Amino acid sequence: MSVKLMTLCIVCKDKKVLLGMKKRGFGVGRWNGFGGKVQEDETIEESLRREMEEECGLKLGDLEELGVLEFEFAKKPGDILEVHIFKSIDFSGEPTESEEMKPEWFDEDKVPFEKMWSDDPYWFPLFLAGKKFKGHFLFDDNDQILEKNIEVIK
Ligand code: 6OG
Repeated sequence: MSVKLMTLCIVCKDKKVLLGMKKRGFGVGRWNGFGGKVQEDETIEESLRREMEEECGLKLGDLEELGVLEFEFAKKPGDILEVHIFKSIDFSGEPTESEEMKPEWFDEDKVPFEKMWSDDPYWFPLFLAGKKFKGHFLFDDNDQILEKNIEVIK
């Protein structure tokens, strides 16, 4: 079994959320928040701040961690992606396209779930409601959900 720590940040402003179209690598062709793998020499928050600047040029201020989700793929059982999900309302700079991500603001009620990871419809509403949550998703070889378990925590 191995656990890979990752971050994911949704920036929120005026009832809109900032998503990025992933231009390369894991999750290419999908809208998602910003983030990536936590390196050995950094904390989870440091990693997120670095990824945010690299991927869309924003500097993050205060952060709120709302969720932790574990993702597992049937073809690699026991390999867990542990993704820490943050909300940011305190940031500076203008979202700028990078080699990895093309940023765009979406109305909170027009999140493009059909072009996102299939877990997102299950936790995004909790996130938008400011709830804290944790969960586990198992995906098949086509990135469809085989098993899911998500709960709101206090
Ligand atoms: P890089 O590989 O580009 O980071 N991520 C996921 N996000 C969602 N919504 N669903 C998933 O289900 C995900 N798996 C990973 C974490 C990948 C980015 O994608 C997120 C990172 O922010 C499987 O370094």
